[in-house]
Amino acid sequence: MPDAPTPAGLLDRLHALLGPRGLLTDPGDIAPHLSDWRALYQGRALAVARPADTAEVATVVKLAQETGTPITVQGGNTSMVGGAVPDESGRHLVLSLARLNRIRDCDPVDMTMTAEAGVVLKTAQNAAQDAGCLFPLSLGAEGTATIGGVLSTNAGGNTTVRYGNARELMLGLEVVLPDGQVWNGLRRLRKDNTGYALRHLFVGAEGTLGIVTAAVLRMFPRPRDTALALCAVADEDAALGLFRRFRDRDESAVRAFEYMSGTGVDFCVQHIEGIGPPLSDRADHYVLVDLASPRPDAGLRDMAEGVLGEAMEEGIVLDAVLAESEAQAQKLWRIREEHPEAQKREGASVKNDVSVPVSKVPEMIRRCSAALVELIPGSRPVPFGHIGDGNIHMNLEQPPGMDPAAFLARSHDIMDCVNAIVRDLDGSFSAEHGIGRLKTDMMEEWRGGAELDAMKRIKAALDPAGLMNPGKVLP
Ligand code: 2HG
Ligand code: ZN
Repeated sequence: MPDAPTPAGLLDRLHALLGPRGLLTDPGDIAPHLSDWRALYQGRALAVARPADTAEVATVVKLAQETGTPITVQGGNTSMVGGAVPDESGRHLVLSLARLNRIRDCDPVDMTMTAEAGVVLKTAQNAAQDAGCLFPLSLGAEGTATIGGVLSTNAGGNTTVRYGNARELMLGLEVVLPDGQVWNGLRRLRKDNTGYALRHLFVGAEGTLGIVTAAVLRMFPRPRDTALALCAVADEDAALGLFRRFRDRDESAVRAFEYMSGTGVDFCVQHIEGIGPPLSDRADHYVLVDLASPRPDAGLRDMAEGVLGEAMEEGIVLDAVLAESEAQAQKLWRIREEHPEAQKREGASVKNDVSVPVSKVPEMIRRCSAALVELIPGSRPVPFGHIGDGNIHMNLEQPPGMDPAAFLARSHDIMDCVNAIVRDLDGSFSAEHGIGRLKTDMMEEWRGGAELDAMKRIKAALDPAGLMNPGKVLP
């Protein structure tokens, strides 16, 4: 494709504004910003702007408006759905928020932290810990994903069951609007009913309505008692049954409750160094139970032993290991966290980030697994994830020996197959990874009518020229 013409003077003006650290134009320097880690998309761009603060972001946005330049916003570039890569036109300016990486304030009395968009999630977690508190959002990419990205996608992760999604962890936002105005909504109030809850509009909008530059985040008391168990369970119903037992005993203590299939655990054992079989016998179904309480005397280990003992007597739990130390707990968590990497090493796979009401998870896993194997004989379903909140990654691994490209050519059939069942069970085709580029063509079918119409009108009102992350979210 020939190079797209650069609007006259744009790069010179950006260079004058941002300096050499703030503007990347060398093809080698911009290459990492043009594709996603899954290599689903390979885009092109005029340059990568790296503003250092909110005022610079606003000036870049104004310049883009003036010259009609589309902007692709980027945080840690860990999207699963191509949400942060520019298209192939070469007309986009990538706007990276990596240099907005200050924690402006961390207050253990208000239990809030004000963090800029480019702060890495892990850094925010550590800052909360240093203040004697907890910032609970936790996900596999937390060492790279940024606050701006997790809010813009309303990320969920492992602790949604206890603390909610990113949206529930946010009290206020600072946003650069598409016309370059800065909206300072960094209020750290628990009660603030003053008209439309504008801040919620930008959470999950994936940068299509404006650019989140900073946020007030909620912190929580840090855990002082924890317990972690990895259990082999009889089947999907047993996994859900065990969740209910723990939830009924002490809902506030269930920090995460994750499901893994035997196939996924096998892949981890085969491909990931340092991971061995977690229990003496292989099982078809596992769960990871993570308990935490701010009360030092919560007795979570005893509670876990009690619940697991009863569940074993009833045949729900077949075997279990309770972590003896923090190091062992982390080792057991690794089996869950390495699922995406292990799947990647096993071959080509198609991800289905879906959710259903918690009560329907077992049926969803069973029906999808059967339908997928019928669709592609020899393929291997690898359902895993956040059973406690109803979000399962209903992924499919290619049949051994099949040409990966031939398998991936069936991606849409695979997604359609899962989505039809998920729809029948009142679920969603996109639980926590967002729409990005991958799922825009599903929006009409799933959200068409009044809902999508309202979304389009909001988009047109805030971004009439359509320059903010075009090609994402809306069809
Ligand atoms: C996780 O839960 C992530 O580990 C990734 O959401 C899921 O790889 C996936 O499908
Ligand atoms: Zn997940």
